[in-house]
Amino acid sequence: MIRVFFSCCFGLLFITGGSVVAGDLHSALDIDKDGYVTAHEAEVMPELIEQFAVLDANRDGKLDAAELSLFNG
Ligand SMILES: [Ca+2]
Ligand SMILES: [Ca+2]
Repeated sequence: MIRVFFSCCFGLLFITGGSVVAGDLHSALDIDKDGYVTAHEAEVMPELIEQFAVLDANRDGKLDAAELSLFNG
């Protein structure tokens, strides 16, 4: 079911399947490829939204790869 959920949310980004490591998650969520995952981009993952404020260590309102790597989903 989880795989189906992700497939619905991320579409082709997860078509290769397998586990998602932090770097892949960051690139998958970073829709506009600006190097950061904003709260808007994180909306597809409720668990990430819940932790967003904590993960955003420098309080710039977006998560870089290092900050997202601390996400414990
Ligand atoms: Ca982005
Ligand atoms: Ca940040």
